[in-house]
Amino acid sequence: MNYPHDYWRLCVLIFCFLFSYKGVGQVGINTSNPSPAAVLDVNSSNDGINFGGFLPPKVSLTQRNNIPVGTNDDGLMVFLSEGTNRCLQIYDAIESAWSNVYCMPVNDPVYTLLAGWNVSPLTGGSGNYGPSPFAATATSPSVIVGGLIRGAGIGTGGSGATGAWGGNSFNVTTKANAITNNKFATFTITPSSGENVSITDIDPYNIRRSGTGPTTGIWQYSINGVDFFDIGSPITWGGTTSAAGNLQPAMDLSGIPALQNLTSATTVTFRLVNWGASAAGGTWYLNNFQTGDDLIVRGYVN
Ligand SMILES: [Ca+2]
Repeated sequence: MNYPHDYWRLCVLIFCFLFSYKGVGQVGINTSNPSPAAVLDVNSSNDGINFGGFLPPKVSLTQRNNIPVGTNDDGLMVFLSEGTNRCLQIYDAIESAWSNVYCMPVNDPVYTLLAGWNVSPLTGGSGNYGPSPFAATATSPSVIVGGLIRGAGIGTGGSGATGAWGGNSFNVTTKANAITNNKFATFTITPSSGENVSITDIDPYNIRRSGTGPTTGIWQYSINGVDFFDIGSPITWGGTTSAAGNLQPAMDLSGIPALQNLTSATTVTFRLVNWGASAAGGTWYLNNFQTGDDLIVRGYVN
């Protein structure tokens, strides 16, 4: 046994396998035939099947600043990766400064409309409370939006108002009864494939109701289509029964973790439940109150 001798031979063997020399001072990696023009020739593959790239030294800002660069290090390169800094950098020994060769953008989330419904064009009339499903009139390409659907317990008898989407038959007395009897409108939002979406806001909207229409409602959400959770507290819709309707405040959804950082694996169902009508014929509508969309869901797209 001559362990040190064998060990030395093994090291040489491994080294020769990984690196090839040609000429004086030339090194080839994954090639036994480095270019005569190259001191170091790095080939992407040695078998034509498995490939790799060149990964420059990756450093944080502090680490880069600790590199003891001097006048001989003109051209030294690193990849700076820290926070929003993602830059290939080269050392400029004349200016004694690191200079960007190329910086890659960091994708900041973009705040945008995810889904919007404009009820202005809806004509109303006999038995017409707007289509169900009522497809969104504006949609972000980052999401797939399922249209507004009247629950099976919402009626469309009588005559619907112009510039509004809704129905009647909300004459149940409690939230629980309203849910049991399908007195709700729903719509869904699903991130498109490959997208990361957070649902953060519902803009101010407007509710119109008749004098015998539902007095109260609540927003809910579900991420499995079965289990629904309240968003805030029950809302008293207001006493205005004319076309002016009752303006409702914006809703902040950013504090609901279940609605943030969603992928295409999750479909969010929003549900607007209504109760407290004093007559079956009492109506309730999402009402036109502004140019363009009257119900708007917003959020962040990565
Ligand atoms: Ca409108």
